[in-house]
Amino acid sequence: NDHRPGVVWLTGLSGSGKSTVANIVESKLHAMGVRTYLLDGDNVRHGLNRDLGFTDADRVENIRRIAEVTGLMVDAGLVVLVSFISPFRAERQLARDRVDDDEFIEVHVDASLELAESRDPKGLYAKARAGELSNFTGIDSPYEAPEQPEVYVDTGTTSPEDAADRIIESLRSKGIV
Ligand code: GGZ
Repeated sequence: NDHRPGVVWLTGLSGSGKSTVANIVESKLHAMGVRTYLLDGDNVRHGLNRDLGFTDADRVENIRRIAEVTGLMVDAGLVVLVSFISPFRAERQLARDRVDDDEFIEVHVDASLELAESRDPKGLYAKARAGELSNFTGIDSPYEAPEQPEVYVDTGTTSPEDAADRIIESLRSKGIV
């Protein structure tokens, strides 16, 4: 169960399935004896980044700090799973540049806005449509899709389990696990 450090950077709309896929990848890696850490809104936006909201500037700072923390965790030898909308190409590039070329796997967890909005697990899309939430990604805040992600999954046609297997395969092909 020896492994190298690496980053699985999941990007996509709210409701695209990032967390679901990230959690499955993490349990599969644990079963393989891989040491991981999952960074997501639950453990970052309520703590380290509790001072940040959802303006463009705050999202830039959110992802900048997350990229730095991810780099520190890679320095510590972990496989870091990172699950944020991370809507801007420039900040995802910053995260990529922080680690070695063969250590970074960008995963576009894609779903159409219609599908993500129909899932709406927290009712946030409904609030955004009602004008009760502003700067909502896909509605009145932009999402810049990756141009050359290492892994692309369409969660409208791919199960979370299959998406997770594709990511594990990519980690293997890079010699990380
Ligand atoms: C997008 C928002 C917003 C706005 C609150 N826009 O589906 P969720 O609930 O659990 O995940 C979303 C999460 C997005 O935070 P991130 O840190 O991933 O965003 S970014 O990378 O752009 O900084 C959603 C909830 O927070 N949420 N308000 N206005 N998502």
